[in-house]
Amino acid sequence: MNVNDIKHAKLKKWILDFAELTTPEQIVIADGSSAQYDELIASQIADGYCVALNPEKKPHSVAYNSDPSDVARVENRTYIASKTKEAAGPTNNWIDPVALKETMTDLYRGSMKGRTLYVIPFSMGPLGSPIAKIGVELTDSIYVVLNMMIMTRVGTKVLDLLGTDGYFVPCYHSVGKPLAEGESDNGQWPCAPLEHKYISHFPETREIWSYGSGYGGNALLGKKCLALRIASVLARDEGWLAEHMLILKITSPEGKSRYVTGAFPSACGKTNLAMLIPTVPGWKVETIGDDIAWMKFGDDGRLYAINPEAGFFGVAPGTSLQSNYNAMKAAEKNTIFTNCAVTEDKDVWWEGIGYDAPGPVIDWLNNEWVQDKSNKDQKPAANPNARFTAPAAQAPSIAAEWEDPKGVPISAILFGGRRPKTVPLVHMSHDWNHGVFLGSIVGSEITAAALDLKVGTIRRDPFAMLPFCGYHMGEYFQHWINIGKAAKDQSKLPKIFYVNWFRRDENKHFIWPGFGENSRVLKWVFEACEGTAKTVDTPIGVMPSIDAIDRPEGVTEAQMKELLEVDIDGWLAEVADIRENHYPKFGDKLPKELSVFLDQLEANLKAAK
Ligand code: TSX
Ligand code: MN
Repeated sequence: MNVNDIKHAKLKKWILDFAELTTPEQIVIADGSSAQYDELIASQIADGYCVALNPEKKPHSVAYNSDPSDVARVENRTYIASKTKEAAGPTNNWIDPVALKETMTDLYRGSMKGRTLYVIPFSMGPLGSPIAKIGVELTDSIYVVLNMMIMTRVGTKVLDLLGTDGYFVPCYHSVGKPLAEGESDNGQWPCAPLEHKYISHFPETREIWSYGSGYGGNALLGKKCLALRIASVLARDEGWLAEHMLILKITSPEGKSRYVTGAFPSACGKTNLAMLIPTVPGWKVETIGDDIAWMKFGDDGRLYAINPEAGFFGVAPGTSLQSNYNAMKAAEKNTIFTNCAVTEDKDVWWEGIGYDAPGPVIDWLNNEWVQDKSNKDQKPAANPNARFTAPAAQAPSIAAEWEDPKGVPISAILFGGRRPKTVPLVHMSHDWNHGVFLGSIVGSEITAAALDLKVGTIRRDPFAMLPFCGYHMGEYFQHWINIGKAAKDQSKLPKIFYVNWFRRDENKHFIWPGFGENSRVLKWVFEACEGTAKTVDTPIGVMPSIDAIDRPEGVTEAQMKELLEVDIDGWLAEVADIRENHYPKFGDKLPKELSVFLDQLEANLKAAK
C-alpha cells in the first residue's frame, strides 16, 4: 500500500506535510502483515541493529542493545504543553506550546534524511471497541514499528476503520539522527543527545510530538503518551477513566468470576500480580492487562474496562519462572528483547532470571561479561531497565475475554505501594470517595538514594499516575470524585482497596511472602465484593478479621497480627506527612472532600489512641 492510496484526505495531507518537513528517502505504511514484520526484522538483523536469537531457544525473536544514553523514559524531557502552566499543574513539566512547536519544528526539519518514514496506523483497544481510540504514529525507527506491531493493533484494517474522515490522535516521532549522503548507523542505535530529546504532549489539540529517543515510553507513542497522558485528558472531558492499572480476572472454586484493576507505582510487581499463579486451592487468576486500563460506564451502570494494549513491555531483570512463570512463557517466542545480555548460544540472560549466566555473555553494552559472584560491585550484564516486548496472547494466563470490545465489568480497584511499615496488608475504603482518598495518598518507600530524596522517606505517586497525568493532578482527583457522583447506582461502583505486600520486620526481612500467596488477599477482596468476607471496622477503613485470611506457610500468628494491625502512631505520622508535604502541592485544586477525609482519619486515630 502506498501513501497515495490513503482515502482519508486529512491523514494523507498530514503525512505528506511531515514528510516535506523531515525529508525522508521514502514513505512506507505499516500494513500489519506478518510478511512486513518479517521483512523489517530481517533488515534490522542484516544491518546489525539487533541479533537473531537461537530459534531453538527463542524462536522468531531478536535482541537489541540501545545507545547507553537512551535506556529509559526521560521525565525531565517530558512536557505537557498546555496553553497555561496552571492547566498542566504542579507535578508536570510545563512548556509554552507555541514556542515548543517552533523549537521542535526546527529539530524535525530534515531529521529523517537518509531514512524511511513509516506510517503506523494503530488502535488502542480491540478494533472497533466503543472504548478504543485510534492513533497514527509517523516514525523513522524500524524498532518502533516492530514494537508497535506487538504492543498495539497496527495496519490497514485501522485505516479501513478510519474511513475518509475518522478521528485519530496524531503522533510524530523521530530518533533525531539524520544521515548524511552515504552515511550509515553501522548498526548503532540512533538517537539524539539528552538536551535535544523532547517527549511532548499538547492536551488541548491532542497531539504527541516526540524527538530524539528511540526507547520504550519515549517512542512507542501509543502507550504512556497516548493511552495515559492524552487519554487522561480525553477521559476527563468525556467522563471515563484512563488509568495506569493492571486488569485481572479471579475465579472462585464455585466458578464465579470477578474482575479487578490495580494501580501500583514502579517496582511493586504490577506485571507479576497481573499474571499471578494462586496458591489458594481451587482459585484461578487470569490476565486481561498488565499496565493500562480504560474504564467506562456500561448501560447497566457498571464500570467496564479494556486493556488498550496488545502486548507486554515488561522489565526483564527479576523476571523468572519463579517470580512470573506466565511472563516467561509469553516471552518465549515472537519477542523483542532490549538491553538484555545474550549468551554464547544466542539466548537471553538477565539478573534475576533464576539461574547463573551459562558462561560468558555479551552484556547490554556489547562487551564480553563473565559472571563473578564474589564481586558484589560487578556491573549487571543486563541494564536494570532491560525489557521484553511480547504478544499478550502468548501468556498462558491470558483470559479468553481479554479482547472483548465491551470490556470486563470491574468489581474492585486495588491501590498499593512498597511500605515497610504502617500500611497493613489490606484495607478497604468505606465508599468511593474514601477510595479516592486512598488512591491520592499512594506512595512507596525510597530504597535507592536518588537526587535530593532521603532513603526511608515516602515518595508519593497518587494513583501511580504522577508521571502519566496529562493535566493538573488536583483536577484529576476531582475527576475521580465526579465519576463516583456520575454513577447511576452507587452499589455498582467497584469497591476500593489498599494493599501492601512489602511489610518488613525489625531485621528488614519481608514478613509477607508475596507473589502467589497474594491470592489469599485477592480471595478476601473477592469475598468483600460478594459481601461474605469476615471484616472489622477500624480507624483507617474496613479490614479482614484476624482469621479471615489463611496464613501462608512460614507466616507466624504474631506476624499475621502485625500485618493486620492498625499502627495508630504510624498512621498519625502518615497524616502529618500528607498534610505537610503532599496535599499542599495541589493548592486550591485539591478537592475539599479529600482534606475532610484526612481530618476524619486523624480524628479516628486520636479517638482510638
Ligand atoms: O512482584 C512482587 N510481588 C507481587 C507478585 C504477585 N514482588 C517483586 C517486586 C519487585 C518487582 C515482590 N517482592 C512481592 C510481591 O508480592 N513481595 C516481595 C518481597 C519479597 C521478596 C522475597 C521473598 C518474600 C517477599 N522471599 C524470598 O525471596 C524467599
Ligand atoms: Mn507502567
